[in-house]
Amino acid sequence: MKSKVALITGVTGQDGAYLAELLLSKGYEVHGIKRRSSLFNTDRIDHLYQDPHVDNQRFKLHYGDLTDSTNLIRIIQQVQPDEIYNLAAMSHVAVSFEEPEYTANADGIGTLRILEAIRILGLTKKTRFYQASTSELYGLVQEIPQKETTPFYPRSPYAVAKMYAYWITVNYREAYGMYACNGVLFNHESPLRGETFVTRKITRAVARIALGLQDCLYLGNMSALRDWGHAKDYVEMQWMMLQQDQPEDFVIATGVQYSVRQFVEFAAAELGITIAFEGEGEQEIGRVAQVQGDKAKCKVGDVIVRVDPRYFRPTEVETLLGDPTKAKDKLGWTPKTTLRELVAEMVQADYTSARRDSLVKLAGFQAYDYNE
Ligand code: NDP
Ligand code: GDR
Repeated sequence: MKSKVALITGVTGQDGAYLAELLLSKGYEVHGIKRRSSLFNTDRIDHLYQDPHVDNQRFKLHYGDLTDSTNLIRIIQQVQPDEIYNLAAMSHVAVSFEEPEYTANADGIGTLRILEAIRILGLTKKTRFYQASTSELYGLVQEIPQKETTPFYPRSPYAVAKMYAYWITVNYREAYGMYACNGVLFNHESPLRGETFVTRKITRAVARIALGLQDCLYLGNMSALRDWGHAKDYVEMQWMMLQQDQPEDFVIATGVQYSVRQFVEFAAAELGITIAFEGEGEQEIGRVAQVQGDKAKCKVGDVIVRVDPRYFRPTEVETLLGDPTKAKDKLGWTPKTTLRELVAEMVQADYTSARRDSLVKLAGFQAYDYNE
């Protein structure tokens, strides 16, 4: 039987890497779109790389960009995908305030470009389409917890662009009978998470502070509440959504909520550090209250967390909590990883890489004379 063909935009990102791995394990031929960059940016998918000179290559990369219609049309025409997963986006909420027009172009109109390409190429009956929608759509929340029917109130240029993408996906489903659906995913993290999102910023900093490579972690709004899951669990849902009889939109979440401050406490605890928070607002600090075990070098009394207002957002999303009942009932899905397990995995990975950095620093770098 011929294997299914999938096309993933954003294949070099966190979800793209996990999804590509999942689809390859299911026997798919996987095509990914990656942007040209001046450095290699394929770290997350290097383990999946297949030599193009050997036969039966099942993982192929194409240069492309969501802001370039003709490029998208050409790739989709060439690949003739059974499934397209649109994961590419300027995905950083804070950065979207700095680059609002680009964000609208890539995240909003980019989605339209793919849907139009499917239509122009006559693939509306063949190609199934998944749109990476987001809990940021709920923004200033109108209902707790948030589910498929909760009204949207986006609070950033990113969320507004994603709202366009959400509705254009629904519209193409209704107008042209396409199998197109939105996964409204709440925050999901992993050791592959970008270093500037709050969870990875925390786990990386805590590991480096423990090893004496960094003094302090500077954060913005530590009271923000999020529903955090594991990216590996969530990409499984992206695939499941395209395997149903009818296309539908689903909320994917854990149904459990924690604050950024709690995330810091949990991450530090993984390395034996107990943090006590004191002060309020911009003056809040996190001080080492206790150190157990031999993983952390910091001392009781050290201030290792401070607030830096530069990380505040012009409009903030204070609280998000998802209700995944529909996904549980209709798709039989439950998240496999608890927050504490997720934190442990992320801290462990960052501790291992910080240890490597610290050993290099301790041992010094020796330049060998190859003539010796
Ligand atoms: P990442 O930021 O890790 O990955 C984004 C990917 O999009 C990268 O491969 C990036 O390429 C690519 N990209 C960005 N701009 C363009 C462009 N103009 N053209 C082509 N590719 C582009 O995001 P995640 O993997 O975490 O998220 C995947 C998707 O899911 C995103 O759309 C995000 O908005 C959405 N989402 C994520 C959630 C989460 O918690 N992770 C929750 C809900 C939705 P490069 O490597 O070159 O930068
Ligand atoms: P978010 O994730 O905005 O929810 O978007 P992020 O990790 O950036 O922020 C979560 C919360 O933490 C607060 N915060 C900080 N955030 C960052 N990045 N850096 C800090 O120093 C910091 N201090 C506090 C933020 O204000 C916020 O409240 C992510 C992205 O993956 C989106 O693409 C996706 O759509 C949503 O999750 C669901």
